[in-house]
Amino acid sequence: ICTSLRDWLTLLEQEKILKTVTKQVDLKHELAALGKKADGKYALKFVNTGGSMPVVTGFGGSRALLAKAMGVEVHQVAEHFAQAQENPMKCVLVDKANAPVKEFVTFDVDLAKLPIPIHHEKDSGAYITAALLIAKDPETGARNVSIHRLQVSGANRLGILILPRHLHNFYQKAEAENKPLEIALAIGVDPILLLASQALAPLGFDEFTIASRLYGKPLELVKCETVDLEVPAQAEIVLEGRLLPNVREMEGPFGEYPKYYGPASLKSVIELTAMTSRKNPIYHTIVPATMEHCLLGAIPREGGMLQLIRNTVPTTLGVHLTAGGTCRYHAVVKIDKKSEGEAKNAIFAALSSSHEIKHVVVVDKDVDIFNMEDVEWAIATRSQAGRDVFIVERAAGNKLDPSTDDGVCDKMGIDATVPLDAPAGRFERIRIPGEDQLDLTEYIL
Ligand code: FMN
Repeated sequence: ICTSLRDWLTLLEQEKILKTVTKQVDLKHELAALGKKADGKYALKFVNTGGSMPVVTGFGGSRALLAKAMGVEVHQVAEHFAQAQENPMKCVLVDKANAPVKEFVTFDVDLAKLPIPIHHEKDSGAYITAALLIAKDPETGARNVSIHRLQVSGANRLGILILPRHLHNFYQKAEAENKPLEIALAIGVDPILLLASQALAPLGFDEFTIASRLYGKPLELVKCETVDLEVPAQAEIVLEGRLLPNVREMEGPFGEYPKYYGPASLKSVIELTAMTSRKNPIYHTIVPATMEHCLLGAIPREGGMLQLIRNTVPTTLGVHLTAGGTCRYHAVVKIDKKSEGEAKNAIFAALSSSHEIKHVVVVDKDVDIFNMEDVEWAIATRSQAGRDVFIVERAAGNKLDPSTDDGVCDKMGIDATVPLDAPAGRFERIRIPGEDQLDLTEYIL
């Protein structure tokens, strides 16, 4: 298991998955366009962007890559993540002398010195898209880790989108006392840390402890220079700063994961106080709406959802947040149905796992939930809309879904499982004996 971005990139280079782009590439649109073209096939390293350091993108762009990073088979990723979340492991604090991210320290932050791309046509400007934001609960001191889009608003100023989750909770507490909330941003971290940051965990749960478990050894953290926080010692770059209380400035529009723009509006502001980095740092950007973006969120959510559904339907075998459903809105759940009604209960549980889930399909154990043709076949041949579809109107959804009423969203469940009392043979899948064992290439020229 790689515990730094560098180790991960070295591995991908050896396996010819990481390609180096030596041609000069413009940070405005060109880099994102190339990242999108390579999405799911290659990770790219741009060494000539006119900036002071290389830029990498797409190193977590497929389930196969993320499974490799986790050291498991593709079909095991959600289960493996869920197990790590159930068995968190403490992190370890290391001295600054042993932390590569402290090789360079400055208190004069100038974001213009970082190669921060402009991704989509109507984006308001350059955005940091792959930073882990680390903060602590002002009341309890509990740590939280999440990723947020960050608009470059000045040399040491960032606009931020904070959807109503844990960071939002901390920020509201600080703001109520008119105090800033200290934050740190770690850029250039390995896929495990990016995945861990996306866990569906309860408030107060430190996502870094999931990373330790996934590594199989404690994550190394190091103290910041200007804020009372700890950051991954192996990160490439760390920015330190404060979320300002009761300050709002324009942020957006920004091309988001549902493949629409998140609109411009007044948002919270970060003022940066320090930057530390490795000697020759590597900058990481996630091109929004690519598979790298979508899957980093999907796998931890699948893990969390699996745990929740199993609380009510213990025979749940797997879940898939589909790419067509933006890896957030559509869930396919596979159960080994033992009593009638379980599929509907699985739908309730899936819908409760995250406000983002909009449509849930439940299928039987013979259906390949990662093959959407198979899933559609199950819907086509095992469900009747009047009996098996239900709709709940006006629940909370995701504001980035443009079809919602400012986040108010309808939910739908489809039970595409075979009724347990169906006559024997009626739903038997046709099969040709021997088909699975045959290799066609042995028969044709
Ligand atoms: N969540 C936001 O609230 N605002 C964002 O701008 C945002 N951007 C994201 C960008 C990427 C590339 C990814 C992978 C996720 C992004 N998220 C964003 C989702 C959060 O990071 C994620 O839901 C996280 O688990 C929230 O953590 P929390 O529940 O501990 O607050």
